[in-house]
Amino acid sequence: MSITTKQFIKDFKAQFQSMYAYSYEEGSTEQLYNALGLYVKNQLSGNWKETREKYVKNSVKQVFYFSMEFLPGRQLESNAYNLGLLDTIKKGLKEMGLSFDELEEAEADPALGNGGLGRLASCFMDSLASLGIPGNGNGIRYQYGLFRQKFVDGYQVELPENWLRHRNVWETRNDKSTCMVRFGGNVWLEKNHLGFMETKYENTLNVLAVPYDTPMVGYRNDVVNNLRLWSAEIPVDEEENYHTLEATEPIKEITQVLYPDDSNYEGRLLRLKQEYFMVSAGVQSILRHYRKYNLPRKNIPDKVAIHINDTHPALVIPEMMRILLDEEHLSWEQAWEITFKTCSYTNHTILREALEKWPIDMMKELLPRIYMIIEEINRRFVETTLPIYGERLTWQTAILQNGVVNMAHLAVIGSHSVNGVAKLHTEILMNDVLKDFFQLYPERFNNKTNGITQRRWVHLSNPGLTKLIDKKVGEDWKKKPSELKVFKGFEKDKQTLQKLAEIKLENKQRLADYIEEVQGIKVDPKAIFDVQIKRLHAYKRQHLNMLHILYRYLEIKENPSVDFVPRVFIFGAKAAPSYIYAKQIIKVINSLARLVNNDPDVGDKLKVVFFENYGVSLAEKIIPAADISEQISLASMEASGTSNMKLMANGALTLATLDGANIEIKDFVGEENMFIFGLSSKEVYELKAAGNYNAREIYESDDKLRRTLDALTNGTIPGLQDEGYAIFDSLVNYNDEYFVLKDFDSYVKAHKKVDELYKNEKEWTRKSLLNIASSAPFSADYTIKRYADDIWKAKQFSKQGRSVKPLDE
Ligand code: 9GP
Repeated sequence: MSITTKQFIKDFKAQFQSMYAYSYEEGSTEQLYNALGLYVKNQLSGNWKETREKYVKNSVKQVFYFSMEFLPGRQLESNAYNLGLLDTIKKGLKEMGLSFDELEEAEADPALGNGGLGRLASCFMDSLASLGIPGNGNGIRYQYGLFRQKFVDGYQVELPENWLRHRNVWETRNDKSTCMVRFGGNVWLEKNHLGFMETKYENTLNVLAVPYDTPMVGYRNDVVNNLRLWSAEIPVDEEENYHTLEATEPIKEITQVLYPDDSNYEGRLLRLKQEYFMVSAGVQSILRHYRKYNLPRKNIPDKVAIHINDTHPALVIPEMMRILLDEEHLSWEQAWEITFKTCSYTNHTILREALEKWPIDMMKELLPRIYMIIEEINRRFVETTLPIYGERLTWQTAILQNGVVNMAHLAVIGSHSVNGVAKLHTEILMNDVLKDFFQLYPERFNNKTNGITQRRWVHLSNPGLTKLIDKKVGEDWKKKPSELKVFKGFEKDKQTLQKLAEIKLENKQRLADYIEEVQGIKVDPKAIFDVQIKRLHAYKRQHLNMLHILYRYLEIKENPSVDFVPRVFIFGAKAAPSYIYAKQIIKVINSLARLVNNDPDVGDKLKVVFFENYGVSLAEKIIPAADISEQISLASMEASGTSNMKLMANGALTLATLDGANIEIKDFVGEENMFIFGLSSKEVYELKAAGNYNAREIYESDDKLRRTLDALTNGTIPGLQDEGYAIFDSLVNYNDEYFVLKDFDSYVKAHKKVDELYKNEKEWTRKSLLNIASSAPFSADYTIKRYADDIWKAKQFSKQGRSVKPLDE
């Protein structure tokens, strides 16, 4: 899209005036942002409409990605960039005396997810549009996103995140496409006068699902796909039944908050309501859309692919069956074939507590018709499996077990494809977590290693690096990431290495300024910026990182001239509100930070920064400035990770266990260009199987480790209540579930190697360059192409010169 600066200024002024009826000079930052957002939306609305019309006119197969989480990040810059308008807009605003960066800060960062899962969904939306694949997102328009995290005296405090407080310029409420979703009541089947069985309902709670559509803009290809987020409302013709505000609560609460507190029954019930609400509205609207194609119902799988992102949307399966049986009057066999061929499922975790199980009683009461269908799916599954595979396997894989509905089992049984998100993770699914299913349906299992969009995570967040790559390898890598490998040819080019080092230092200076502004901590941009950014969870082992910092601190105190290269440890992490242990780790890190940062003996040798409220926008600031990427989960526990890919693409060197996608990082960049430590996944399994791990023994035999652990409880860290004891106890007295003590020594040694290498700037930068140049295989464009080819059988509708042949094929 091309537009002159003059034209932009004229149109933008007119846009502002039409919205606020005064001149832009009088506008607040927020008003100016709104006007700019709507200006950009106007520019893309033609393509949005045409993309939709073309899909229908050509009866193309469409993908519907169902996810309870999306983390799109701010959209102004990325939309303007993908449209090709960003430079003109920035220039135009400058001429008007306005700053793009300042206006952009007024945009809310929608926190409609927790972390990797939601961000992956948004990277996929970007890649689907950029590859011209007809793909839609389907999720919930939570009124309150994930809580806003504050630290009070080092403790995490959760505040409501009212991201919709201000106008959301990107969304379009689409009243024409509402659906009705029914909960509870009584359900029975009755023969009608034509002899068909009809499903009858009484006393149901009827909820109106209202879609809000958001454009998903492809990179310079005129494609604009759709993200549809549903909001719950009272049906208009039932409004008079609700006499008090209180009475409306059960409806309004459905889309009020992301992840209601599921530590109690009410919270879990609400969560199940949310899942069914999103699923039912989504499937209804897809089948309504399909009718426009005027094709027989048996062709649905040729035109529709529904993807189940983690178990949360697994109710897609019985919901689709419900509609095909009850509303379209197909036979069970016909309905099942269509459903099975349409649905596919990705598993994103091996944590058993995250593989959902709903009490049968809860499901029966909330979703009586859906439960009847699940019962029948289960009955038929048992009937066919039992005679072939026998009792043990059948009961282990059944959907209904011990009073619960096992959602992962439902998802696997009802999907034609089941995938993990990194090679190791998929192997673990096949050999451990879903091994019984692998025996039943080996052909369904496949791997799709995650990816990230370089557009947001490199082009936009690291313009300095992008410019350098453009200069060295040309601009083709922006459409064909594989071209990035050409950058490897510069590993010995002095001038390129010097420029790369300068860019990193500038990025670090910018982050250092920001740290000083928001945290009041002065850090030296020449120190190593060592970054761990991800949700807080014991398996991700932020406490291992913390123990190493504490160890360094004690070493410095004992010997102030110890040979440590100055280091800034940077954290960003939110703990689930009911996850006490994770919150205790946050408190200890914060207290340790206060101690370290204010100790004159330490000086610049060690600084610790824990950012509040980590999210997409903050990640965009931190990642380009990172030297070290901490990926230190216990091997076998992290399904994939995606911050590892973003950090690598920005030239950070990975310090990692061989877990998740770290293994593929090693395969692409080479072991010598990263720092690997700790147990392998195989060793973890063996150690667990042997059952003879003795954490106390390690504690007692390793002096340095003992001194470090003792410092958690002996008053070294001021300001702690019992948090230090809690961590000490879990590691020493409760035998260290995630083998932190076992990996500690090799972790410390890996850090020593980091120090050594950093002293050789040229060699460090050469490795950094190799990491950047080897990061192309992690482009989400490749990942999405594989999903489209292998699972969804969806074609690129508009190619626009893109090559998406992955490097490793
Ligand atoms: O924990 C995984 C993370 O490893 C992965 O990168 C991400 C995207 O696939 O999904 C996370 N899983 C969840 O958030 C919940 O299953």
